[in-house]
Amino acid sequence: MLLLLRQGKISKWFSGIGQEAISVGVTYALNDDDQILPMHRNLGVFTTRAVDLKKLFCQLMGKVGGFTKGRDRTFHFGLPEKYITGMISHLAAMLPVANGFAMAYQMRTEKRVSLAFIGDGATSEGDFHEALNLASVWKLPVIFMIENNGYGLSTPTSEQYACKNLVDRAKGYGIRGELIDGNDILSVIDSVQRAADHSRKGNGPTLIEAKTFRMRGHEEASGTKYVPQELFDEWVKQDPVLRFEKSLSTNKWFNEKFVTDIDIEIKNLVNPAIDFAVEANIPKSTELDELNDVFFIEEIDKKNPSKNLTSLRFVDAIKEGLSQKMEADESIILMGQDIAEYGGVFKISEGFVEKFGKSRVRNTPIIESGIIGAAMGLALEGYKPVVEMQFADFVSCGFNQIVNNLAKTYYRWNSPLNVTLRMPCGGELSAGPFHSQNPESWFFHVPGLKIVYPSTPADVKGLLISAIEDPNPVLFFEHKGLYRSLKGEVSTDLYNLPLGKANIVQSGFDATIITYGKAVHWAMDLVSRLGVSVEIIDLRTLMPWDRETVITSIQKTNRALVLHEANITGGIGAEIASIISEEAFEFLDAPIKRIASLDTPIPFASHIESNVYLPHKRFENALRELLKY
Ligand SMILES: Cc1ncc(C[n+]2csc(CCOP(=O)(O)OP(=O)(O)O)c2C)c(N)n1
Repeated sequence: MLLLLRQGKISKWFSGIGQEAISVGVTYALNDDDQILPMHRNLGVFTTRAVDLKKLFCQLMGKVGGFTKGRDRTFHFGLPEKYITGMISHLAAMLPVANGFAMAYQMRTEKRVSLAFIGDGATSEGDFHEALNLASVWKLPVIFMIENNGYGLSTPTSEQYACKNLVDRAKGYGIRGELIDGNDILSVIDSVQRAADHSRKGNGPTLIEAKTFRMRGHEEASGTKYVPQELFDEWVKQDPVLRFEKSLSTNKWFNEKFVTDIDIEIKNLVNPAIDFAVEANIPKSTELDELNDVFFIEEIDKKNPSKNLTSLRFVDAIKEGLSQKMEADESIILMGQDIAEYGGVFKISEGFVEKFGKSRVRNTPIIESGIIGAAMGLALEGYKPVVEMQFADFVSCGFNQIVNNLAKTYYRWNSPLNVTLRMPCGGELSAGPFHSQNPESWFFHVPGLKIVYPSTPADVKGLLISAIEDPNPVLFFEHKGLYRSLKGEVSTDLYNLPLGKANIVQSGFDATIITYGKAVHWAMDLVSRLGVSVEIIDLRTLMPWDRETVITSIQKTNRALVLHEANITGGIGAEIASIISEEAFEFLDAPIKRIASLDTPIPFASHIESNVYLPHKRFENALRELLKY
């Protein structure tokens, strides 16, 4: 690899020289169908699991024939057939995912384990702590392997943490811990086998700290000036390959010829694979090819709502949809804070534990990132996890898992992730800046996420069922202000409604209001109060949003007002207004109006929230102006 780097045939390399015993020992110790989540120095995982070297070199060189169509680099890919799930750059992000795999094995009572690697530096990340805690509370069959190689990039461990050994943290989480010599492959194998046995017997996770040393720079370009020479001198004597060779030859299990033969065998394996990759083509693509791989496209059976109707509150329609879908599909697992016996803070899952059992309706510790990551692991095992954010505001603590893990996996290595995040959102409940937000635009910008935001009981039931059926990650926004204030006729059976299809709530001729969520009701109230002929479009899905319905309506009414509850700058309305101006400019008789909340945090005092922050007054004035223009 170092040679290829110098020849400019690969662009970046994180060497594992000095640490080989850990990657190889771990993989050797586990069964072939145990899941491994390697990091950037774990080439040995791929070689020990006999990953096709031609493909591997194509991947490393960004060529056709690699594992990501040239869309991601180095070990950033999953290989389900080898039970390897590769990393994203964000350190520690795969530890919660390892928990998700372990949950699947535990629920199916399989005697399998998952193992995630992590560097000493990355153990300071929140995901490390959330993952260890969850694994402990749920006694998951998972192993966390810390490779303590002395440095996190240029920063020595003395500046990374202040406990004696990182493995001491196992005590704090109430799990098994082992400190091992990471340069002794036999210690690694023994330790991992002990940990795996412990997990397979149902005793939960283990944290292993393997002491080792990074003999090269962080990555090859960054050098090693900051590492004292004495450390290299000391650790070179501990080289894991030489140590193993020495122990074998001392025992007379090994001789010079055997070493030479192995060297030749490896060269014969590696060199043709390199030649193959060097000759392979550079990936080419089109805009369409790229865009078509952002979401997994699957025909979902249409289930029309029946004529058997009942009047339900918004909250009860959610509950009914969720319950009916869980009855129909055992792969749905509900996870969230206080959602089990307590029924969730909004009581949506009240009675679900009795009906579906504790294994499918799970109270989680107070973690967002850790549980969204676990949902990803579950989804990779064929489950359909539905995660409730207690309030949509707290999704910020799970941001990385959503925008980097959930959103990008399908595009990178073609594994769809069926994860639904339920997000109770919205204001005018005098709940202040941290329990009132509408954070849909935080995610609107991120390719790979679907966003649904219904406004009626009938829609919320049918769209939630579709969100769960959709094989992609879906953020499902539920306005809390509608939960108990809005009632409507809802079909009693299990039905779904297409994602991406807007609803013309009422037709009109003089202007179009494009909106969604609770603001749909503001629009209906105002239009009815003013007695004007205005078309109201409820987008229902924000990603992908229904451009066609919007543009067709503007062509008819020639005036557009975009309305939402979230604050204005960078909101969904900005995108919609831009598309209208790009695609329907000639049909417009007036400038587009964009009405939304003020660009401030959401104030607690109801007077300020309703009369200043929210756009009620601005909306009325704007609609009057638009119609007069
Ligand atoms: C969340 C996050 N922050 C920062 C980085 C940049 N970064 C990449 S590797 C690295 C050092 C990692 O050190 P360690 O976890 O000890 O692993 P090692 O490289 O030593 O194997 C840093 C800071 C990153 N990839 N992800």
